[in-house]
Amino acid sequence: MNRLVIGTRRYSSWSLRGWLAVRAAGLDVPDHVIALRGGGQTTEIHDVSPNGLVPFLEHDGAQIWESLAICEYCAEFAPSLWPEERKARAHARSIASEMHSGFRALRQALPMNLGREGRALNEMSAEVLKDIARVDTLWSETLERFGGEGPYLFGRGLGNADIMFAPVVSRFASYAVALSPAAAAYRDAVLAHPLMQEWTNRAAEEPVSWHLEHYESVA
Ligand SMILES: N[C@@H](CCC(=O)N[C@@H](CS)C(=O)NCC(=O)O)C(=O)O
Repeated sequence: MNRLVIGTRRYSSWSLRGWLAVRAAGLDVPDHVIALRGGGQTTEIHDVSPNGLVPFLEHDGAQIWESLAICEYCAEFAPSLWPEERKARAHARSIASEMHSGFRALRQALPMNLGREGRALNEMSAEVLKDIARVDTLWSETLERFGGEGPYLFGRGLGNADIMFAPVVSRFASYAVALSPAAAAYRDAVLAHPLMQEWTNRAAEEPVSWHLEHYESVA
């Protein structure tokens, strides 16, 4: 069976990464959406996914979980998801891994919510501000060194590094986070990408009954 199991589009940041990679690679895989209950309580996911989490990809006999592994798998079909040049590719893999394993304070305080339109948090902790500053620096330095004419981190095409940061782009917009000019231009370019637009539009079609108070009430 071919399918990409994902969670509620409005909230599921890791699902967005897996979906972007699958779609950017052009894999012909239907989506299977499970409404998240939050806090690891979505038992339907445990029935289908080896680690009990989404995204989970089944493709041509292969089973792949963990968003970064899905990005790697997709790059086997679309090598341009990683930069061609060795040093750029090493940099792209480093920042994608840093995103996958880090920025916990940012991820917890600013949960992805595609229904939240540019409303700042009442306050942000020092840890969150540190994460935001690190992302801004990381994007700005990468764009400066490898971005060329841009608009993405490694040039003209949306790649796996961009895909790993795409939910952070969304968060920065939703929570009106102030960014440097270079990082702000990058945020806007990713938000305007047709795949990001498609995901956002489909999120808006989800039933209101899928909304979770836990995320909607973030002040
Ligand atoms: N490290 C995993 C994280 C995946 C993850 O935490 N997914 C969340 C949704 S964004 C999940 O499945 N939560 C289960 C639940 O809410 O019940 C990855 O990179 O794919």
